[in-house]
Amino acid sequence: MSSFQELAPFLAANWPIVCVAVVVIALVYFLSMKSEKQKEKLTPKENTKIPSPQDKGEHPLSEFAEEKQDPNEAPPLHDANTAHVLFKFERLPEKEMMTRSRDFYENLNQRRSIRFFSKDLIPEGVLENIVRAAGTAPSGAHSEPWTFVVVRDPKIKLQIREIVEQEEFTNYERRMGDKWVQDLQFVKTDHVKPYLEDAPAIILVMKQQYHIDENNVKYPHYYFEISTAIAAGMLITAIHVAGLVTVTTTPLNAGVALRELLGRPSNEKVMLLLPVGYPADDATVPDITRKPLDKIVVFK
Ligand code: IYR
Repeated sequence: MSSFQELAPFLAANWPIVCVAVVVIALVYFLSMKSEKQKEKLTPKENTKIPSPQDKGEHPLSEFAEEKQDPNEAPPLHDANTAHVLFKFERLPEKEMMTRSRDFYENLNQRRSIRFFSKDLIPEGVLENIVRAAGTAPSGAHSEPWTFVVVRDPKIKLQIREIVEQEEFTNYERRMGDKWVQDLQFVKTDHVKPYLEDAPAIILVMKQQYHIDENNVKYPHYYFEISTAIAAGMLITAIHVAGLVTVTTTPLNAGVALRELLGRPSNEKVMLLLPVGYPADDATVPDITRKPLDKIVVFK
């Protein structure tokens, strides 16, 4: 009580300074709390956390089982001082733009999913160019989170067929359900997939959740799903432009067995299987049409 009485004359004499001091202290406190909250929001915990194979319900591959390294400690994927150079670009005449875009659409409109393949071999070098084209796809932080496994060995193709057919039998029988199987009837496909042996090549598109370099440093990948899906679209386009055919095959539940057959590490997962080659002479396709432009586009 007595100390308050001593303090009162001090407050009475210096109240403007005391008020300013209180306001400044409150302001500093408020601002520091706000910046703490913002820092929390900016910490990319979710992006860089790499689930262990066990988290993802996968078989741990022995070579990564001992791996303890935190990807947040990896150096940047690319040098922060990477030079920026002038982009060389030449505008096309407007008429040329019109014909090129129309021709490209008309060419792509000829593409069909083919399930009957000739056994004829693909000319040397064509598959390499097709994969090169897919590898030009954009990717999160230019992480290029894909691997394309090109299988031409007949023994491996047969093993792929066996794995896929075994899983697809269960898929069609039990996993897909009646409605899905019914909706697919017009395609006339089932679990039997001779095209996996007949096609001279199968390209497996693998998406990489992260990568580990030769020094065992683990780097996170960003948007690896969408990046690899874009690359897959470009791969399918490149196959068509090269004068070959394919069908997107996505066998449920066969991914781990296929990855292990191909000796690929657990940071990779099978996204698609693409048999590639020429259509069989008697190949057929369902007589379907595509949605017209006004059903797939909204201009605002
Ligand atoms: N993956 C199976 C089933 C299948 C599913 C859809 I959706 C298709 O458009 C086509 C097939 C298969 O390849 O037979």
